[in-house]
Amino acid sequence: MRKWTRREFIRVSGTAAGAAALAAGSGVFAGAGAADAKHVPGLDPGTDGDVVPSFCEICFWKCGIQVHVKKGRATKIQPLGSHPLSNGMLCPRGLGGTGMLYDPDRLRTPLVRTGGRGGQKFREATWDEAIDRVAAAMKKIKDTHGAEALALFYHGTGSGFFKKLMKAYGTPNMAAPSYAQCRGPRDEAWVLTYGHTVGSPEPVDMAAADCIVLLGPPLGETMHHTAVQEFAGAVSRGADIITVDPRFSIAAGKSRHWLPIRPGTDIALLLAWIHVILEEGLYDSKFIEEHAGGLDLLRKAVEDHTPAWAYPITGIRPEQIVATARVIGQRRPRSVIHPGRHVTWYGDDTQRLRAVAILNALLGNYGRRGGLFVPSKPELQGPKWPKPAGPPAGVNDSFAFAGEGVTTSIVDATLTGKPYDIRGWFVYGTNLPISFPNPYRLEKAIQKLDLLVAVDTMPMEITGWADVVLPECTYLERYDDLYACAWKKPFVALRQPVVEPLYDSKPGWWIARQLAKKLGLGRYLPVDDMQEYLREKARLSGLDFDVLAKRGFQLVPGPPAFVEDGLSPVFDTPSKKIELYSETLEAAGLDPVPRYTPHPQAPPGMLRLLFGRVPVHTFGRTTNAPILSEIMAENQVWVHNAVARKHGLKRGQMVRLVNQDGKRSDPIKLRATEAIRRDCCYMPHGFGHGDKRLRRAYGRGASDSALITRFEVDPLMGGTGMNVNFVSIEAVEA
Ligand SMILES: Nc1nc2c(c(=O)[nH]1)N[C@H]1C(S)=C(S)[C@@H](COP(=O)(O)OP(=O)(O)OC[C@H]3O[C@@H](n4cnc5c(=O)[nH]c(N)nc54)[C@H](O)[C@@H]3O)O[C@H]1N2
Ligand SMILES: Nc1nc2c(c(=O)[nH]1)N[C@H]1C(S)=C(S)[C@@H](COP(=O)(O)OP(=O)(O)OC[C@H]3O[C@@H](n4cnc5c(=O)[nH]c(N)nc54)[C@H](O)[C@@H]3O)O[C@H]1N2
Ligand code: SF4
Ligand SMILES: [Mo]
Repeated sequence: MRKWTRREFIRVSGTAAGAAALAAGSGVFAGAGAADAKHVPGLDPGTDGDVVPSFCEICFWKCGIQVHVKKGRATKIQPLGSHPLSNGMLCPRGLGGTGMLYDPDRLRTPLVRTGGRGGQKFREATWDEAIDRVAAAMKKIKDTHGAEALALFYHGTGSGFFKKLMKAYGTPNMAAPSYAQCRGPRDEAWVLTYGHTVGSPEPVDMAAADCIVLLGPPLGETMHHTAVQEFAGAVSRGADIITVDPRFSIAAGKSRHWLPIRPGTDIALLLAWIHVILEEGLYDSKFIEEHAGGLDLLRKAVEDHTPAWAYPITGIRPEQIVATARVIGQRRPRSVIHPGRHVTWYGDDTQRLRAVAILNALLGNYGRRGGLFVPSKPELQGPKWPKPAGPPAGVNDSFAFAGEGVTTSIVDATLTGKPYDIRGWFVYGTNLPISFPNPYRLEKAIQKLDLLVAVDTMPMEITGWADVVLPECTYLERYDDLYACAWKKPFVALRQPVVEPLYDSKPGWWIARQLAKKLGLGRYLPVDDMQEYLREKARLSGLDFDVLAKRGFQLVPGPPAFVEDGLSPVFDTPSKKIELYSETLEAAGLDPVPRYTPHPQAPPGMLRLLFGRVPVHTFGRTTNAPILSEIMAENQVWVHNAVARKHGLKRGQMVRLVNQDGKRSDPIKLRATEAIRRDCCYMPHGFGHGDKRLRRAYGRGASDSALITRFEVDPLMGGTGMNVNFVSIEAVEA
């Protein structure tokens, strides 16, 4: 087996390189496999072992991979040459996937809690015992409190079978932090404006854009692979990049315009841009006339929102607002405001994203090259299984515009017993204590439960709280259901085992199946041979399993994604048009056009706490992984030089952050820098792990989650704005 040396890895990942990382053709994604792009996927002549195609699960871009296997051991991961989402390259996390597979700290067997809840004390159990225990506790909850008293928290490709299990069991309460703590507001803003969600992968044609506006998404630090490739391409083509971020991110370093906005004021900037674009006639009047409604009402709503009005709010000079508005308008239709992904910032996030949707609509970039294309998802046909009866209403029904389950509503119901008492949590592939706002409140809810089950690959924080831990094998050791991807060209991809599951870990589909059988619900999940199921599903969907197994994916014919190729836009809103003015929101007593409302700014002596990503890690899920943890073992907190000086703090020294409610972080290294505003600080998320079984990551760096005790709830869909906490900084004595 050939091992990566640390130097090689850093060269490939470009992590240390910061701004250099995005230079086109080098750095972040110029993986060792780039040259293999020419090879037929899955058939790499350069090795004497087997090569198995599959797709990555280290983040949710799901790049195509080919994994080299020698004597039953995965030796390296390379990009799957022509896969639409890897395009011949992978990011450092994807390349480092074998580190997660062979992490000696992995969960090895089912575990049953022995000490108090949260005490991280367990004994090993057999699968028989573990499944028996979980099924018995699930039965008891259903018999005593009703099926809806059990909730599923989930994230990731493998969750599909657990959702089926919950449907069969009869609970409607299923939620993912990737909705109410991440992309939910953006998807609902799109539904309100265009009649459909943004979806993942984000359909932004950066490959052909002449102007790209980033409100936040620091592409290069947030690493969704082909998005970053396309962005780098746009940079090297000389496209106008406008980055709006309180922090000088990698993307800001590649931008023609960096607008260091006062945090929490983006709506004011967006309204001022809309004002200028309407005033100067820079919008696509033909497109708007044909496809949108409410222009006059929009015009009226923004008439006072001049750049001069926005200046004292945002801190962005009027002439800069006008200049950037002109660039945005003049480059249309190849001009696009990126919808972003992690948009739960201040609680008015759906309205901010409505403003983003409206501005995009004015540019006439819908379905256009260099704008927002309109992908279609391949429709898969499964074998006909019996359908369970529909479950009752979910706990998040109080949010009129929530299209998915809201995690916080489940926690609220657990704590308050309203609208009904939730007694059990089934947690698949999500690490609630670090992804949830106010982890202290979460702990209180957990302590009330009759049952907490965690299905995970690693001894992450959530498993430390569980009654029963079920060890899933990693994405390299299992089949998952087929992945139908809506992209420029739609395709279907296969996840397949590359090596046998290590230890006593099992695939998620198998775990769900055993539980279904034990619960007497086996008929709803009748899969004992996953390959056979996938073969049948592929056949019924007009695909060929053998081709999928050999090539990793199959392109599927679909309607055109671009107007230039024959797409004719259709909008599934009540008016069947793009809704610049939303009567639906008006009828619900909400702002029909987004309105700026001020948010509290940092009190004297404190800084707003902002957080985000680093290229080599996905949240906290990779921070214990061999290789990746060596590249970056701990995080640092960015603070402006002047602020550091004022507090008598020096670059590189250890500090603690203390939030407005007196919560203290673990020690973290100070990164004093010019690259951030003076009213905020910034730290990468995913560090400061608290479970001792994570031997590499335990206690390394500090956790942002520990400081997020406050959050603002989005009244439309229940998203939790988490950028509303303030911290002061104390030196840690050496
Ligand atoms: N404080 C704070 N909170 C946040 C964020 C933040 O930046 N800061 N970000 C928000 C965002 S954008 C999101 S999307 C959410 C994400 O929040 P989560 O959904 O919780 O995502 P992760 O933190 O990656 O946790 C993934 C868990 O799944 C496990 N896992 C990994 N692979 C597998 C697998 O194959 N099978 C199983 N069963 N388990 C697996 C990991 O070990 C880990 O425990 O968090 C949100 N919450
Ligand atoms: N390497 C890596 N890549 C990832 C992930 C990962 O864990 N690691 N996670 C994936 C996931 S699930 C998601 S959701 C995305 C992350 O989603 P993104 O949408 O890329 O968001 P963040 O990483 O949270 O970055 C937020 C940025 O917004 C800035 N910001 C903070 N407050 C404000 C404000 O008020 N206004 C403006 N204009 N900017 C502000 C911050 O300084 C930061 O640069 O990344 C994805 N890609
Ligand atoms: S962007 Fe990186 S981590 Fe995400 S799927 Fe692709 S290779 Fe994996
Ligand atoms: Mo996310």
